[in-house]
Amino acid sequence: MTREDAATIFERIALLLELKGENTFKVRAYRTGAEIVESFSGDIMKLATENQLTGIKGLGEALRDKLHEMAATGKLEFYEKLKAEFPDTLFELFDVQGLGPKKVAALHAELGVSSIADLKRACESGEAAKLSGFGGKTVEKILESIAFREQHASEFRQDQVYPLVQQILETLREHPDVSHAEVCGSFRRGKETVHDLDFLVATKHPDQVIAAFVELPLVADVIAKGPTKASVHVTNGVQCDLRAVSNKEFPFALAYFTGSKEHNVAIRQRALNRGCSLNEYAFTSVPDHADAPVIPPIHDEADLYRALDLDFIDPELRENTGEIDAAEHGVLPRLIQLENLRGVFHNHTTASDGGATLREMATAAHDLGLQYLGIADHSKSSFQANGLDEKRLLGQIEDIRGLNAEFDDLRIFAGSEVDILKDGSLDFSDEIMSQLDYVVASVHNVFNLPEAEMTKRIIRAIENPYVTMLGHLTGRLLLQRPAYHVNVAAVIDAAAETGTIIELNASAWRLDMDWRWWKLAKEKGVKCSINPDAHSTQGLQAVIYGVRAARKGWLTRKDVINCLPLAEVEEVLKAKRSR
Ligand code: DGT
Ligand code: CA
Ligand code: CA
Ligand code: ZN
Repeated sequence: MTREDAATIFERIALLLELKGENTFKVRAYRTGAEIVESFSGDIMKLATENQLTGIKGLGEALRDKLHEMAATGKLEFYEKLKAEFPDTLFELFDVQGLGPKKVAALHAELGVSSIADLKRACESGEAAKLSGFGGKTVEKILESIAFREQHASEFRQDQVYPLVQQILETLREHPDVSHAEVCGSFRRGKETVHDLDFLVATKHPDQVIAAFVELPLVADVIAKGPTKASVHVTNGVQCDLRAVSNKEFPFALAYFTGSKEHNVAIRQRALNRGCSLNEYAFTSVPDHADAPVIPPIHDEADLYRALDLDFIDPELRENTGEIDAAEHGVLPRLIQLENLRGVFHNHTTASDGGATLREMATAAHDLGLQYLGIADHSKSSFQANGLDEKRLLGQIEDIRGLNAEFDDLRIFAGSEVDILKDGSLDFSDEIMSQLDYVVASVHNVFNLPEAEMTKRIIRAIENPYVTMLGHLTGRLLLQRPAYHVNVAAVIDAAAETGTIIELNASAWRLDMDWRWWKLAKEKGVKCSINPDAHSTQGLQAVIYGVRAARKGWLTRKDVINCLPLAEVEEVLKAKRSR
């Protein structure tokens, strides 16, 4: 059992106890427990296995015992029993926008709502609207949220598939009959969400590899199984396809199943124009074609692109949006890599809604080998996230200056994620912001403005000289909440004009600003900051998703400010205010 699994179980216990009307102290103990497990800077599951949990602040005896039980046995009796009192589908309700535990409890107790299907019925029949707290637009919003979820029902975010892909690839590569294994499809192309995962192996014994694949412990059910391919669902519901080909076929199959379909069609046409035929198994010259060429030996994808007089095209770029032309002219960008990042901005601590203290965050950043860490806790208007008022912020700045003296190879920048208020003014005065090293400005409420008004609001905010960067431009939560209405192109123009950096929020839930806009932003001269928006030490890892999205947006290390060494990034942070 991973620490995430254990934290989820504590979180769910808290929810279920709340539904049962248990006292709030008990509920809060589990919720705090979940946060501690998630953000503990050390191997908490190892400590739990060895029963070495005493002395961890906020983790009482009852929770320590439960954590030990989970680590040692892989499950928790208390939770299994509690869960059995409720239907399985109940947990779906917690993912619906606008439905907190209180509303779920009311729906459950008064209308017997125990699933999204029940909820939809209760909303459509008018029953839900009669409950207290369900006035105004609540029901309408719930129905919209359900519709949005239905539309994206068979998609998964990066965080739901990334660890799975690593695990399956590792297992496939360990198989003695497998010479190459890769993941293809939308995952390899770095899409923000995927429908299914497409694995490919090269082997002389397809039957044996397929047989081993469908027997993997994480396989929940087998959808189809043939001599060279299989489709399964794994335990979290993701469909995984596996195809087995020969070593010789591997590069062609890899290119084909990586897609995109549009890229494939264009590449195949290019082959045809040169008297060649290309499919998922081979690249051959068309016999009766007037100037059919001699095909050079092809061992990998780079050889394949070379045979078509193209530079190698990174998988993230294969969307037929100009990459083939750029490859022909030798002007493809050298895409950013994870190793290029030297620091990260926009991170939260326990001062607002983060799970780790300032010191824990700094230690974690230091251990990751980063040169700088930007703190940006919420500002006072984000009271639901325990946003800091002026006094607490000034105190935090002092703490950061003090902590900086303790680290000689990590610089901590004092920042704030300042709310953009409804009219585009900011939650802190210029006088306060001028004392910070940088400011991330973000919209956290009043999402339902008309496009023109939202655009004006954001542009007004970034016109402020102290707003260093714009946070999560559209506010989308992938698969859960659509973007609010905003004219992204106009915001990009304003960012270019004012010298404001735009964030690529690296949280797998956001990946906002979307990759589709970065090519334009770059042309306009707007710089990117890949921001993990970490709410725990673990959360710093989100940069992995951010870098994938940045690559998909054609970005190089030169376009991303947190690839700069410390001395240069300091200048960049100061540039806008001294214009
Ligand atoms: P998704 O929807 O997130 O699974 O997206 P993909 O791109 O992974 O789509 P998928 O799994 O249906 O197919 C994997 C790749 O196989 C796709 O990117 C390109 C290739 N492919 C599938 N069907 C066709 C087709 O009809 N024509 C061509 N040219 N390529 C195809
Ligand atoms: Ca796929
Ligand atoms: Ca597929
Ligand atoms: Zn935010």
